[in-house]
Amino acid sequence: MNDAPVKTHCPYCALQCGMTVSTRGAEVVIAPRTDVPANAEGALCQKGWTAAELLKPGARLTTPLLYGRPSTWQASLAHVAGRLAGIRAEHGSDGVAVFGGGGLTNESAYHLGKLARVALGTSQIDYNGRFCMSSAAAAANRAFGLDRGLPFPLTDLAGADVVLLAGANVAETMPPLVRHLTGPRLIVVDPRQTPTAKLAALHLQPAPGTDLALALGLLHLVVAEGLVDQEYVAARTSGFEAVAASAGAWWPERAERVTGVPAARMRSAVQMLKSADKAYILTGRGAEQHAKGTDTVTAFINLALALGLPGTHGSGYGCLTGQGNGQGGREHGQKADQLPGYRRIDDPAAREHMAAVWGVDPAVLPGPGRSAQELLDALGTAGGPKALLLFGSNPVVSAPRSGALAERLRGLDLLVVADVVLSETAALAEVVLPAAQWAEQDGTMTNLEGRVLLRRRALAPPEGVRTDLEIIQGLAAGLGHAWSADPDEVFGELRRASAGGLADYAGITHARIAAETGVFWPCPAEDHPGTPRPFLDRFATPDGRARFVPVEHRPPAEEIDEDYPVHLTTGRVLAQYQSGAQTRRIAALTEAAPEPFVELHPDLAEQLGIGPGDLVRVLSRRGSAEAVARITAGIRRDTVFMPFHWEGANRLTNPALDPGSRMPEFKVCAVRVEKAA
Ligand SMILES: Nc1nc2c(c(=O)[nH]1)N[C@H]1C(S)=C(S)[C@@H](COP(=O)(O)OP(=O)(O)OC[C@H]3O[C@@H](n4cnc5c(=O)[nH]c(N)nc54)[C@H](O)[C@@H]3O)O[C@H]1N2
Ligand SMILES: Nc1nc2c(c(=O)[nH]1)N[C@H]1C(S)=C(S)[C@@H](COP(=O)(O)OP(=O)(O)OC[C@H]3O[C@@H](n4cnc5c(=O)[nH]c(N)nc54)[C@H](O)[C@@H]3O)O[C@H]1N2
Ligand code: SF4
Ligand SMILES: [Mo]
Repeated sequence: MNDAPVKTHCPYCALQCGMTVSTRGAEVVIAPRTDVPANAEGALCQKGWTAAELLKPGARLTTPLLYGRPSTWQASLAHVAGRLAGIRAEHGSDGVAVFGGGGLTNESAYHLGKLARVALGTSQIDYNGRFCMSSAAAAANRAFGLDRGLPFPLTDLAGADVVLLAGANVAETMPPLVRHLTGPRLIVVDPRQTPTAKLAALHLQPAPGTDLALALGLLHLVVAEGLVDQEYVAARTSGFEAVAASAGAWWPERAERVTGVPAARMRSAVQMLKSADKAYILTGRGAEQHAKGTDTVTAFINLALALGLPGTHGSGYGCLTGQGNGQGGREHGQKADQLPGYRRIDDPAAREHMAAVWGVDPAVLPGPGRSAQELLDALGTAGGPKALLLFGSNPVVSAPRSGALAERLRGLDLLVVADVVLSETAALAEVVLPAAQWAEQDGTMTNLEGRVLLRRRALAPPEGVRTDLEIIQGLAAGLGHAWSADPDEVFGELRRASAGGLADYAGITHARIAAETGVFWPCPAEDHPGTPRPFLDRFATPDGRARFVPVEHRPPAEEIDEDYPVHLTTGRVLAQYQSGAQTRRIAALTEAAPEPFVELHPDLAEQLGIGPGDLVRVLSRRGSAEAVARITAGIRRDTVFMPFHWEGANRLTNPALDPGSRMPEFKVCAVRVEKAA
């Protein structure tokens, strides 16, 4: 029997392309939708097309594992309850930590936060979004008073004359998005000549970790050439003078010395921006994942403000959020310092509101906990958590200096992992809980535009598998709480929880999302139209003005030297997703991207005696990894690139953190490269 196609969205990235899922006998069939603006032309990337493969039994988990052996839900949950009771009695509430993910639905993320704050009473919760766009979030909060990745619909991009992409390789990371960029001329800032850079009218190729100097150099030119939008700056911003003064010292030749980008190319970029009537500046992980990521994004926002772009119709600044629910995941309480609705956990009014929704005394709600990397670093240490409940992340592959992390996870009193596959991290767990997948449950996701979307259940999960909400329900029951696992009911509570907060979902219902193909937050009432462009009239700051914030360039936390003379930067390839836990189990994708590799320039390769296809060893102060050499003239001579989809790249990376966002410096560290024996 064939079931009618169910309208839903892709399991992977923040573009959340629309797709339908139907069954033809035992086969699950995916087709693109054309009613979702992100991929309205019916495009999907290879990951989207092949997403059904992991729904089949085989590669996925279908039974709980206790000490690595198949077990029952009853025995596994009872085991966890008993272990948690003992650990909490000995070490207190903060003895147990929770780690979440930006792939979870809003409902699951919300209940995971509630599990931590209400059922466990622990302050120790954070999530992998800290590794993703937290620097851009911090910078946007500082400048605009609100972090909504793109504060405009994606479709607005098509009307621009120029789009500057700083550290985003959208041709590989969000391929259908490129269709929105065929009109504008592109300026791409990337140390590599990526498929995206190949589409650009102008490619600026800075050394990793020098975007801040580049943005200051561009701002210097904008000021020096009288291109500042004076009227906009006077009417809509504050703090311009101090920022203009700080850019004064960044004449283009100085910026060239730091970045390696020729001053003439910076002048061309400014000419392009000058001639544009409508323009956007967008940042991705390349600019953000640095120990100075917040200041780097701030420098690009300052540039956008000087040009008069943010909060106007047809121009703007935006951050390209990465994970499927990276945006919603940071709004509803998985972050160490946040309560649902994008509220601050140290704000007494926010605590009072959430305590009322949860029916508890505000005094019992914990305060801010450790950020992701600090939390992972503290595991098992004196004063650190002794148990970890982990949902939807694979940090053994994706966290910086991952070698040390695996040791800390092994040393825990209790590690519980809820996942759809036996990931590298799940393989270390005392208890593994098999989770249902995207197509097997209802739930909402908030895409990179702040558009709240509906994922629909198209098939039943296999026997033995439970949804994240059911798993959280089971864990909460073991702690004496009776919670719903019904996505509709949980969304209803989330709406009340978010009401009055920055990310207000109070007026969003499943029926509205279905009828309108998504609703933009904030949406405080059911008769409110939602907010596609939140900054058109005013910014979310107390005085309604966007803030220029002066920032200064500084070198990466680890500079190259004689022992480690080459920059390593890391990122993504089209056919693999994140830690690869899902996509490495899909045949067509492993065929397209079968193994870890390191990209190096022909000059560097020659100097090291390395040929294409050679096995090379890359060493940093933190560890070493082997990979196959790919020789390409598209990369800078002083830089090598490794994707992080396989275990290895992150044995090398530097866990140095941004002081504000606590984002690790994934995008630059110092390495040595040698031919493996
Ligand atoms: N295929 C695929 N798509 C994905 C994902 C995936 O894993 N695979 N993950 C999703 C997620 S969670 C995210 S966050 C997004 C990320 O999307 P992107 O930000 O596009 O991805 P990255 O490859 O991490 O980084 C982008 C580019 O930054 C460049 N770069 C490195 N260092 C620097 C630097 O110092 N300055 C500048 N300007 N550029 C630099 C890299 O060369 C790379 O080409 O992708 C999403 N989409
Ligand atoms: N070197 C380097 N490291 C990086 C980055 C980089 O650019 N360079 N980028 C960073 C970024 S931007 C990100 S976002 C992180 C991501 O890194 P991770 O947090 O490791 O992300 P994933 O690999 O997506 O892990 C998700 C896990 O959850 C499982 N899963 C999928 N769906 C569900 C579900 O619905 N429920 C449950 N319970 N589990 C599910 C998957 O099988 C997988 O094991 O990596 C970061 N690490
Ligand atoms: S671009 Fe992102 S959302 Fe679209 S099909 Fe690919 S992975 Fe899925
Ligand atoms: Mo990400």
